[in-house]
Amino acid sequence: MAKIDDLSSFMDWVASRNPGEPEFHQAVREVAGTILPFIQENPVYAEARILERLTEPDRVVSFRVTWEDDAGKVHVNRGYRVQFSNAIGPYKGGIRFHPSVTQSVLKFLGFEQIFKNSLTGLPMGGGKGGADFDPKGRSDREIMRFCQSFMTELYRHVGPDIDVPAGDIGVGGREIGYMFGLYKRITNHFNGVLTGKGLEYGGSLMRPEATGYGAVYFLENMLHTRGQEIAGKSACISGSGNVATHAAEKILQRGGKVLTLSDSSGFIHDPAGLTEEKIAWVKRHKRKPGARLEAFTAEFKDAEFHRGKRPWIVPCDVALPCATQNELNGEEARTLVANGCIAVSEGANMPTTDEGVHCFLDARILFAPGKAANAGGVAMSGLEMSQNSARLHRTSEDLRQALKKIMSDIHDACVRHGGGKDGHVDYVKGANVAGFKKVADAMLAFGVV
Ligand code: NDP
Ligand code: 2IT
Repeated sequence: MAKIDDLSSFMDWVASRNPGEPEFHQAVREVAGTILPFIQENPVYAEARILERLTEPDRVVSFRVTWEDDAGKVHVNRGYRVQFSNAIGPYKGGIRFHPSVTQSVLKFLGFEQIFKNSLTGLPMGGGKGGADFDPKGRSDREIMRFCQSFMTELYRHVGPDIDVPAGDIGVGGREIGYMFGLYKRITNHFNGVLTGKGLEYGGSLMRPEATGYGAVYFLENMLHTRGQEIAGKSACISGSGNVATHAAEKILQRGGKVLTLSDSSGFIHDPAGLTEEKIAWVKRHKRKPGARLEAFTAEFKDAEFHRGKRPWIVPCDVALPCATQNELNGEEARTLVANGCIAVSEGANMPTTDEGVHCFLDARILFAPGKAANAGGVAMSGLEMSQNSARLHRTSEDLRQALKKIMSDIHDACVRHGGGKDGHVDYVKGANVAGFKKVADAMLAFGVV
């Protein structure tokens, strides 16, 4: 059994129990690095082995997903649901469809989700699911058949009081609709088993916008601690999906200038700054099967496309990585800092490598880890769940205010647990300790289970 007071032996223990899972090790190391000192100060958590218990998922379900493409060819993919912890509420977390999905990726995401969901203040446990299915270039019918086959197994593991999935990379409103349709057909239950649903059948206003907008609200809260505003600042954003486009929209609404967006083929640099029209074009374009961002430069001549590159080489005041894990490495972090970047708000989950995070922490810039900065999405999912249970709809303005309040409460919690005597806030520490404490205290209340 691990020696709890020592990060390296704790990580050896985690690595030996979870071989070949580098993303999971990375996420655990980041949490354990700040939680172990907290546990030393509060030995009750060490005695109950809370951190060891939290790094072991309640269960991992893995299953075959067989489906037929439009030409009648049969395909086999692997689906998963990682149910990590339901200490403070039903398992809750997105579903990702991407060829890079492995058990390691979903365990890192499920583990992060425990602390993120706790930070929202809403009663949600942590989980994540997905499949190594590549939706790129697939027709609408193929997507439907895949989603139906996936849910044909998943339905027996989920439920509004058990586990409530939502979207993530490769899963948006369309996929949630197909999965909900199949769930409803085979269970005969119309309930809040999924979030991110369409407005016609129980979805919540503001859910699509919530993650990107929330990451910008969090950025704004951080800037305020230094007497600064978003207005007049330049931003580099990566990704061009749900989170990135809504973050771009909100930066623009706040008077900032968005210089970049990216996808897996490269990034666009628009020195004049993206407009509402350009962002709307990206949203429409990226919905087409297999569409690449490169086409942007044919439409908007001032912009340049950098094939195979990432946006972090463009000088900016603030950066929002909103695509995927490990998309911002140590060298890129050093470049951002050297170019004068003062704040980073992670819209994606673990987009910054371990080395990159330490570069930002050492430079003492404002750095918000994903579990705090992108919690707006799952928070709005939590509000969708409560609207479903109460069978009512809240208005956009009401939900926008609720989202702002939740993001500002998360910011306050980070300051409370991560603020130093000199006024500098370590948001990594703050988010981990605040997220951990509530879950840990619930686990203590349950005894040894
Ligand atoms: P989308 O599928 O809408 O968009 C994903 C974007 O990231 C696309 O531009 C995609 O490019 C790019 N991308 C994906 N994988 C890679 C890769 N391996 N290398 C380079 N680019 C990549 O997903 P979301 O916007 O929903 O999710 C983005 C991030 O935000 C993820 O980390 C997700 O976990 C996180 N997140 C999402 C929430 C939500 O509510 N949706 C909530 C909280 C966090 P391409 O089109 O070329 O694949
Ligand atoms: O990473 C995330 O928080 C999400 N993909 C959203 C999860 C949710 O249940 O809304």
